[in-house]
Amino acid sequence: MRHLFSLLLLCLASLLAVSAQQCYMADSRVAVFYPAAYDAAAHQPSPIFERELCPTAAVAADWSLRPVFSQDGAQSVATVHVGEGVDYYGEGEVNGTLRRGGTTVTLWNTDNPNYCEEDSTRLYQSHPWLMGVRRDGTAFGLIADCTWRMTIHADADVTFRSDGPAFRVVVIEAESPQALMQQFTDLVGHAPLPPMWALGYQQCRFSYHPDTQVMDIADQLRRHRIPCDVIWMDIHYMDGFRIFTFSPEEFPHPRRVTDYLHARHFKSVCMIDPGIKVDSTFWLDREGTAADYWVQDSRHQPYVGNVWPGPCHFPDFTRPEVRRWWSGLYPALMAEGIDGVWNDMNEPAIGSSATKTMPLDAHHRGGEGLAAGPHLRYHNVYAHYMVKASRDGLLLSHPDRRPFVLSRAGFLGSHRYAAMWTGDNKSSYHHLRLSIPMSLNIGLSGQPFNGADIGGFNTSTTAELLADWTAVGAFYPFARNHCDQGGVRQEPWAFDRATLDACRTAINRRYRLLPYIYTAFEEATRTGMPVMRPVFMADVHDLALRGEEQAFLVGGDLAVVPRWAEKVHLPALWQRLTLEEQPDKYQATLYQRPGSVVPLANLAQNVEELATDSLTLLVCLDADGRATGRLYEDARDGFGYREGQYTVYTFTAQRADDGTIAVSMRHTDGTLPPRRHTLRLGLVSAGRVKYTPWREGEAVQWRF
Ligand code: NBV
Repeated sequence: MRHLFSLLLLCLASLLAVSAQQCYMADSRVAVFYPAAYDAAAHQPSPIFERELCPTAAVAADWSLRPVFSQDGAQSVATVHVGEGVDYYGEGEVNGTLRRGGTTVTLWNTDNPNYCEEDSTRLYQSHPWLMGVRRDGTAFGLIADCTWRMTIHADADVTFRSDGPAFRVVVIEAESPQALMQQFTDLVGHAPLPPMWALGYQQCRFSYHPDTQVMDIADQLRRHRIPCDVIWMDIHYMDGFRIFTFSPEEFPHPRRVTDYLHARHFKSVCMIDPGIKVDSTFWLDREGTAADYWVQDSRHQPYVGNVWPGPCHFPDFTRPEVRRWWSGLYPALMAEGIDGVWNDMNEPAIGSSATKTMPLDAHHRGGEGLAAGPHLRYHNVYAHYMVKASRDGLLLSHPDRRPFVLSRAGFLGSHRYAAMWTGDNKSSYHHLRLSIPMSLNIGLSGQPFNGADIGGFNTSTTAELLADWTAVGAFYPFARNHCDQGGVRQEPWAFDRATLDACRTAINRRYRLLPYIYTAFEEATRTGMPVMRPVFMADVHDLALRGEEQAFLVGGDLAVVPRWAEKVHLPALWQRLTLEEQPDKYQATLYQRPGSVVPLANLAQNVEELATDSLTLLVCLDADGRATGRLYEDARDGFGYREGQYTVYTFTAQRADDGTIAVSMRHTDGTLPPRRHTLRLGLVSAGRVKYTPWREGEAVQWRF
């Protein structure tokens, strides 16, 4: 009872948070440090954490990483002395190398076409999170719980420097980077399981219009046998860029388009920006104005800034009633057969402003515990609260479907609501290369569902670059070809036969691997391990792997090495893998982890057609002649899986002394009954794969 009482007191102290005490969280590997001048109202409730932190005991005397808090003029500073010999990762969407040591980034969501503004040190999303991996393989994480504009400098001393009031710092200690990801995502929340169709290849352009062009793109994809699940509609589908409308000239019957797509097993995603055209004849603007839902300027008048439709009002998403209103707008849109939503320009990006965004003193009113405050505090989380409301809107529209929202801007924690892409990159080899460390660090920052525009967004791609980019992009967690309106066409068939064939081969690879990729996503939702992972995760003790940023892993068992990669470091003994395809010069080289079994599906043109009752199991034995693997299956959409309606199969293979290999496939978890499978085995060894049909229970004799 006394214990309970003191617990309550501590929770209360953290909520009021006037105390300067330093506290442990319950599991003793997470410490929360409060500066003396901590004002909870300036930071809480925090958008970062799934639940408010509730410290339960004082920090142990031997806890090593302790922030030192100070004030530097108007800036609040937290410095953590780490020392030498640490490799840094994380920081979310960052430009440059995988390892972050020696760098400074600014956390201020910025519309940054070609990533060239501000020396590229700030992009569309902000993640006040840094992970450190020590030489001995132990790891730690630092979260600065602060949404105000800030910089992070990662070095022997890590410095968080904010333009806002003093903030608390969370320190996590872990025995490995894997354990760190688990502890970190237990705090910031786990990414939700996407509908499986969202893991398919996706085709986009700014913009496909009119409606006949959308349908034509769908036809071409099928005609060219390019597997694809989603066609995107960028801003031109709207009536004069008014969100939640369709152009009466170009999209007069939206349902006809979405029916057409659905009949061919495509889903549709359309764009919704935050800016609402100032227009007294526009029902949406009238509604928001009447209810006084807009972000205000410093004089508490509705703030107006220019975006696509011209002068716009902006919903104040910090307010719960505005979020509810925004969610309520989606059912009518979704009723037109729209399957997913794309939130863009939500840094927020404002064309008419010299700073490219709202003034720092624009006023957000908050609510439900969130204090009213200036844009300086709420800028970085404008998109966060927007996509939270968008996701709720999709759930309102279809309570039985998993929402798919894609967002450009976001903050640490936004992965709970939306997937992300990495904004307006450029069609250049430099940007193709950059996309890999960028996606890896995003994955290490709690967001597994991300990817760059395949082919590059700005300027014109070339045949060669498109083939090379698709060869790599087919392995991004989010795989979408997208480009700007000014450049050349960028669909896989836009160039020559060789390019089309190379793109098709790369995308075919993704579809054959989809059961494995889906299993990796399911793992991400529980363990926090990203789908696209840095190679060092395969062997944290091999220091040569720590900086590898050309090759990457997909799940735990596959490595992808782009054809242009040089001097790549891979973990020892991984085996080269081929996938029964016409070789061409563009495809990435794949490697499989010794000791693993990777399930492969037969080729399909979309997820609806993807059948897994017929599987090939790629078996790659380790030095002891063993291998194991896992396959997760469920209804591919909906929430039945949360009630156990899924099936997990565990594969094992073991070589006996006489050279025979015993393979098993067992149903080990989930309440869905196991299905009968037609199976084939592929033994991966010495750069070759040897196939044999297999019936469960049979021992196999393989000779090379
Ligand atoms: O809506 C148009 C584009 C979109 O295609 C792109 O993906 C976004 O990042 N959008 C930015 C607006 C401005 C582009 C110049």
